[in-house]
Amino acid sequence: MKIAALAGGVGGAKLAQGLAKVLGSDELSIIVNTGDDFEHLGLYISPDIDTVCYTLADKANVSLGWGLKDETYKALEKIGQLNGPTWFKIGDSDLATHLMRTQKMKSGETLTHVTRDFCELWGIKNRVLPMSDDPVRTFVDTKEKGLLPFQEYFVKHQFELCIRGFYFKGIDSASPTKEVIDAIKTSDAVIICPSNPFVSIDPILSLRGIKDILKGKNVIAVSPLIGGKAIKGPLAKMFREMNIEPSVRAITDHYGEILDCLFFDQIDQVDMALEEHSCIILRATNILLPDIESRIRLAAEIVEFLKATNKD
Ligand code: FO1
Repeated sequence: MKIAALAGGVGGAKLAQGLAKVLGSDELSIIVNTGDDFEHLGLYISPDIDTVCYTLADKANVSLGWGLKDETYKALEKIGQLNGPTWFKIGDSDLATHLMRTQKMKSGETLTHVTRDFCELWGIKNRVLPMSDDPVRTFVDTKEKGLLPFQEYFVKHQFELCIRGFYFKGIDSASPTKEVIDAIKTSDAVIICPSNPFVSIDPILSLRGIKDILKGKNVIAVSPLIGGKAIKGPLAKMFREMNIEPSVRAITDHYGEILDCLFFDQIDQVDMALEEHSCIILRATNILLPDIESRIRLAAEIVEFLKATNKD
């Protein structure tokens, strides 16, 4: 059963970890958002790639969800003493990743090749694929400060500002990599992980040709909301600021016709009329993913569902 999983940051990485434990290494490709990437302190930072890789390699800082475990911040402390920026907390071990990625990309390597090399060195067997090797940068349009680069909205301003919309700079001239197109085309099904649809999944779906390829595929999503709330991060707040009630319906409406099935949490009271009015299959289960056991359980449940229902 070949799966292409679309993932962003922390939430997506959790399900990706479960899928990696349930599927064979050649059965799972993880296509990762690069819209959060940015240049900081002269370094190329790719937060969603690192969150997925560190989680798959069991090196992630579990409580933060991003960065490395057992991290120290001595370099950051000294940067602060030199009046440098300390709002984006880069740890000493994490710094090695950014330094080496920046050096390799400056010497002409693509993000896809750098990621493949790092995965090999980190013992990750699955294919972790940046969505594109072309620059795509997510900006958030805020009421208070206008267009802000994503990390400034998310980290510097702790997603406190009010959003009006999103803009993916470079999306019109960017292409999905051939590895991404191949992973989706040769997959038996596509899983949209429980990441933020606006800023983690939409950049991938907005890439030229991706939605067309998905049309012929069995596409399953896992809701990033439970009881109308995000597990962590600004999703519920974003929906409200866009005048949309955060709910299961908001997720199915957002993904629209590319979606065949949505796994949502059993605590959600779903207007089952949704099922009659839309061709989307709704599956109620426990989608909270606090530990590896829950991630494996949900991953196995989705794979079993796919095996039972796969479009021929
Ligand atoms: N998120 C924060 O909320 N605060 C940070 O200081 C921070 C630092 C950081 C460093 C490296 C990295 O790979 C991720 C980091 N993140 C931090 C998370 C990151 O901003 C988000 O995970 C994604 O961009 C959104 O999914």
